[in-house]
Amino acid sequence: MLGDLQCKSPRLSATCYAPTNIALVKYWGKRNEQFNLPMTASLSLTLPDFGTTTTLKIIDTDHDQLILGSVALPPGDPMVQRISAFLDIFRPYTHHYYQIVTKNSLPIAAGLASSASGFAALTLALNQLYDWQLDQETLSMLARFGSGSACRSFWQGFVVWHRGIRRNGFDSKGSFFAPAWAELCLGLLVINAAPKLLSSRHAMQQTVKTSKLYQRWELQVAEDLVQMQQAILAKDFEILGTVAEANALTMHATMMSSRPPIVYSTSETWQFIECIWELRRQGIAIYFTQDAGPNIKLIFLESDLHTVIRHFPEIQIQRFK
Ligand code: 2P0
Repeated sequence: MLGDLQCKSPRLSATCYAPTNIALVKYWGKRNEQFNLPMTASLSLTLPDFGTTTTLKIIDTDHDQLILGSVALPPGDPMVQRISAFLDIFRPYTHHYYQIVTKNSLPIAAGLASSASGFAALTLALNQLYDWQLDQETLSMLARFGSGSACRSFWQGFVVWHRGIRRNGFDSKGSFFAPAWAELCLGLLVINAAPKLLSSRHAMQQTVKTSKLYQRWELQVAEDLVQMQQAILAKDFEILGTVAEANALTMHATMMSSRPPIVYSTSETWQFIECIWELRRQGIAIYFTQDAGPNIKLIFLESDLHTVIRHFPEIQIQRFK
């Protein structure tokens, strides 16, 4: 199928934006490392205002050039190598190189899902550069080769990444599930924006390989997905928040049971979590989710916006209306 992508005469350059997404039921573990095929399905919410803008240009050099923000990364940089490996899938000739200029509105590799928007934007830029005119589901499937979570960044609102059963992964891609609720808010609390020491890619691998709780995690995801989908359709915020928070904590508990253990939370992470739980005890409906990093994402309703800003003045908020 990848061989069917016609190399029509390319444009000079293409610029595309893709939003990031935050999983409410997480993807943690692969059944195929090469194709980023997940062990389980997952479900996310797209953050329209936080994402990546990428310009892709064909250049006359002997290697790909990656410019991140305004900094040109050296060819040996792991991020350049990862992007080049992804572009290798689509390169019409071996000696056909690209300049990739990419700007993120999120810290890179800090568990804030920048690889999701990054590979989604790059896939959209390839589609535009070569005028492939592919539909969103196919683009989602292709972006998955770069980073699993990228396949959920092709729709607004709530998105499901289907696990799929095929060995080639052509059925493992995202699809739109439901629009985001207008009253919903998601707040980013950046506790530490430094790149993490252990990539989620390696951490996932270690968890699948060594955690005795991993099978339990797979069962939990199946249950959480059903409950989460029902909560979204019924607009039941309490269930949405409860399931999202429990799912994130179960993912972290599963990682912590790996050998050696994987711990992304810091003491500051726990201080924020304690604060969220204290606010809940006071009757404020505020929940959190956490990805592969120390940072926390708050989930709350517009009616509690001022309370949340008062307690977390540094929060960056995404609204959905
Ligand atoms: C998610 N994460 O569902 C989960 C929750 C982090 C924690 O997807 O190896 O960068 O590129 O497929 O997508 C982060 O992992 O991993 C991630 P790869 P990815 O959002």
